[in-house]
Amino acid sequence: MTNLNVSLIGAPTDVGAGTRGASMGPEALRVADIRAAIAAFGADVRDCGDLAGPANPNLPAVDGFRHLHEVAQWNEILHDAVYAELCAGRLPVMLGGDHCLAIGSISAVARHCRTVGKKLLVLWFDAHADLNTATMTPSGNIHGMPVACLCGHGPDVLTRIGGNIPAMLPSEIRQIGIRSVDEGEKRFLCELGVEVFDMRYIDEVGMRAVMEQALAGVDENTHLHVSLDVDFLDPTIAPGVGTTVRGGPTYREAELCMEMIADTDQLASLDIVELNPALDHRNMTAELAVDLVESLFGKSTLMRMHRQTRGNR
Ligand code: HAR
Ligand code: MN
Ligand code: MN
Ligand code: MN
Repeated sequence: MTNLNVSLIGAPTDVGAGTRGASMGPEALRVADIRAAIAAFGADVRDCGDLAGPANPNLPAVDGFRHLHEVAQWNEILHDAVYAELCAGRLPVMLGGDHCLAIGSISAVARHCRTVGKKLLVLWFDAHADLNTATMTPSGNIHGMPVACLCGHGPDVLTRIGGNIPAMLPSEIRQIGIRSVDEGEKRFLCELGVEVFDMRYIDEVGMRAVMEQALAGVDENTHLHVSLDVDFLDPTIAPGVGTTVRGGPTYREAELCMEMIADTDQLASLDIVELNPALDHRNMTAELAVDLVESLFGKSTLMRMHRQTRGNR
């Protein structure tokens, strides 16, 4: 059963991004009523409010990193908040903020899994692989590096946050929706053996088959973490992101992903990142993200049971 004690943790920063504005993401998700959307499924939802961290100094990259110190501080603070909610037996939902924040949230989740003996599986929904390092990055923006850092490739201040280097293994992550990968990242994905379900593969076999493969091996001892970068979605339905890439999943394809995750009952933590209200239209991208969260928490489950009872699948 999915844990219905849910904690919302706002992380209002864009220090890891190239475009400003993701710092307004948590408030846009609250305006789209994320709390009521989750509470509708009988959950006890606690809004922990927003974490406080350093401001965005808006400086150029130094030695391959923009804002390394600020990114490290935000992730330390977020790690501690996420870890505390997990220790309290709750399901943390991190409201980002840019995707550099996955370093803090997933290192806390991985630490929790080591402590309680759970198997970790991270489902990374994104247009990007986020596997850059200081030498490979075209931008220095750390939101393009969290997967590398979590796998132990990055500066000490980012790799050691969860107390174990690496925080997780490449075999513990599966990436879905990928369609913008830098040259160095392509080689590194192969070298690390990360499982990638890119858009071409989704086109060829369909989202249902992709999700069956992505969820293969999930059992009652699995801690499923979803890291949802909203640029995963096609920009026609999700314009409110700083780094749009054409050719993403449709509304229904994205919903199906979340519905199939809900069917496993193993969702145990969630990141919603890269939402940029400064670029959005009438909060439509925030509302879409909340629709997806509803599906993650089981919006379609009653209908599925109804279909099964009637015997038509
Ligand atoms: N790969 C590019 C870079 O490293 C763009 C990364 C954009 N990342 C995100 N998160 N928006 O996925 O700069
Ligand atoms: Mn700490
Ligand atoms: Mn990302
Ligand atoms: Mn992305």
